[in-house]
Amino acid sequence: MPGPAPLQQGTADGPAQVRRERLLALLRTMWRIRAFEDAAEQASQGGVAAFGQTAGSRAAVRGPLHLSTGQEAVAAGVGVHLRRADLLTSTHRGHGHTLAKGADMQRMMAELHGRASGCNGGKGGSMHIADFGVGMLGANGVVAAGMTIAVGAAQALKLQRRDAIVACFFGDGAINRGPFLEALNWAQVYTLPVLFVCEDNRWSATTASAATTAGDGAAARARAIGIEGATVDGNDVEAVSDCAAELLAEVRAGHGPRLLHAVTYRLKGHVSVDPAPYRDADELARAQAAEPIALAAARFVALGGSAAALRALEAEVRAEVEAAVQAAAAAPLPDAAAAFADVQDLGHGRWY
Ligand SMILES: Cc1ncc(C[n+]2csc(CCOP(=O)(O)OP(=O)(O)O)c2C)c(N)n1
Repeated sequence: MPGPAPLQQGTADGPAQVRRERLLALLRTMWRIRAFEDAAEQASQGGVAAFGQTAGSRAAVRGPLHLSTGQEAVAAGVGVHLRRADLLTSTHRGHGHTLAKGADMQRMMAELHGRASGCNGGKGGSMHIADFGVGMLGANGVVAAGMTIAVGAAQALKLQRRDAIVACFFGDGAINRGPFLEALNWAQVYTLPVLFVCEDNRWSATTASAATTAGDGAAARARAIGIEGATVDGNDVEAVSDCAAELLAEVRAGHGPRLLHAVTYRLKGHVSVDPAPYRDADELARAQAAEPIALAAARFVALGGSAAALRALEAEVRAEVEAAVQAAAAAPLPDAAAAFADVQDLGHGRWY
């Protein structure tokens, strides 16, 4: 990963101050995501028997979680340009995208805990979290499946002449699945307002994506069907933000879909109970040294920002997350009857 970009030149502090304020806002989002993921990880440890871990049913969050730790700059850098009316589709690793779109943290944490106060009444959990109130159409446990949903939503926006776009996040593993091509093709044919965001953390579960991906990656594949694509350092939140701003302006102007390929790294295992023994220790150490929050924080300080302000921000955000965890743990579970609400079966609810 490249180091921090050169500082703004000039005698006045104006440009540096503007940049500091922007960085601080981006850091807040990144810290909220990091702290949320740390707390969720802790709450889920020991939840299921997977990857050789001990089974147990006492974890506050049941089941493994797909954490976006280390990938925060992508969600923050794109999310800062999304408006409330815009729509979002996400992946199985979607907490960060959801937070960056403005979903309520307490309701998200309650959802992970399976509580009635969760965004989806505790029935969706981490991988099916959705918050239509902020345009978040859903995480998705099926790799690449959110992409065709995004395009359908974009088609609806266009037909209804609504002033909004769709941001569609997907992983590097998704570009080797059919819906990637189907979604990009349809979006381009109908000039649909979609920003495709390939969040390339260089791993697809336990497989290094490079070993299973031909050609030059997501942006090159997009260009092959006429969609402009840009590749950016996904650990550099300013770079992601600048690139997303440019591409989104074109999407909003009606020029059709664009694709942003953000190269980052998955610092944790595939799921919260995966110690990732298949991964090279040096690769992980290099990625840790280039992680996005430390990079942005160092840049903030180099621009004259105060380290104390950063410490205060982190403490404030961790307290916010702790309050969300406490509230989730104290919230009631859904009534059993809720199992029959919001499902498609039209018969009378009954237990089999
Ligand atoms: C259609 C489909 N195939 C396989 C899986 C199993 N699976 C879950 S996550 C994953 C890896 C996806 O990699 P990527 O898209 O890069 O996302 P990441 O996990 O790295 O965020 C796989 C293969 C699945 N959920 N859906």
